Amino acid sequence: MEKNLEEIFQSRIDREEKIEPKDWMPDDYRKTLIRQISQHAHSEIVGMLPEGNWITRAPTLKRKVGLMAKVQDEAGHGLYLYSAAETLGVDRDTLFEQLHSGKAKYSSIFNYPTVTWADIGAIGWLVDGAAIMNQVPLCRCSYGPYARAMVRVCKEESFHQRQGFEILLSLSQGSEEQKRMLQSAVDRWWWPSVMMFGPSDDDSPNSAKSMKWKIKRFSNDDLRQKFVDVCYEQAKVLNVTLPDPDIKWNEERGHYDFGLIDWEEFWQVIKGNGPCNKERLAARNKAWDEGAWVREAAMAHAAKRKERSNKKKVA
Ligand code: BYC
Repeated sequence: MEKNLEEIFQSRIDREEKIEPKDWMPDDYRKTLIRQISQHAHSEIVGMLPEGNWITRAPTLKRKVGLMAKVQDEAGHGLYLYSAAETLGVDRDTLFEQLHSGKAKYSSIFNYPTVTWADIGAIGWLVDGAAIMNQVPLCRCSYGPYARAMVRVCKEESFHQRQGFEILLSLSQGSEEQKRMLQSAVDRWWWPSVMMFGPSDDDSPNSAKSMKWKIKRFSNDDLRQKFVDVCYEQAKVLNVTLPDPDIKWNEERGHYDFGLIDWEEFWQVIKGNGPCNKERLAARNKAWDEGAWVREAAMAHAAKRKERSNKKKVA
């Protein structure tokens, strides 16, 4: 019986039908989605921290408004994604508990510090650029609520990428000091951004299943390659060099070759030993604890309204 259901399920995926919350699905499909969608949601929420750090120090009103809008969008992305995860039967408090206790993963990239204003531009250009590369294919993910959430997320990510690129373009036309600040931000954010796509395909235990179920449409390495190819050309416009002496065009492959990734650094960051892991978790826990009274007040208000409306119904 189960075997038959699995075959029907796979044939629906193969026909590009969307799977919806109440449809039958293998346990492992559900678990894989909860894992990926919740990690994605956590990344959006933790991703607000390195940028939020610069809202009060943005150099102009226009930059401040743009950055505030971006950070608010990220809160929104987190909320759509938590909602999408909830359709799979997990509740939000459980997901928050996993994040706050350090059990859950979130993107490695948000464990690096934002030391100058140019870092905000580099995050937009590189981090959001990598996010778009990874997330546009997720709009075609087999699970309906995730795919639909990603459509809006990707539209907003495009704006984020452009605001970042535009910050860097302004710096590239500025003083010598601003140009140095730009190059140094690119030097610091390049490799962590390349790592964002996850381990290379041979070391990616989840890829085979996720590709079969059309949760993932491209492998980690294929997306990473597309990212490098696009960025190399964009770096020329910004007049910066990418900090990789081995990056060069390979005529035969039709792609840029690039240097070796420091996987030791990647796994250390994922294990909680990156430059800012502890700071990020502490900030999340503090926000959660300080927000307790708001959640309690909202619940008390909802209970009172419900009680009042029940009384009216009886009368
Ligand atoms: N960081 O088998 P693999 C954003 C983990 S938000 C941390 O290839 P999978 C933005 C992986 O989870 C960016 N962990 O896994 C927000 C797995 O561990 P578990 C977030 C990583 O899932 C605000 C293990 O390594 N984007 O862009 O097939 C401001 C083995 O990996 C990372 C998403 O979440 C990493 N970088 O593929 C600006 C997109 N990479 O779970 C921007 C959705 C891998 O087995 N997620 N790991 O314990 C995905 O597309 C996939 O989950 C990944 C990994 C490509 C990330």
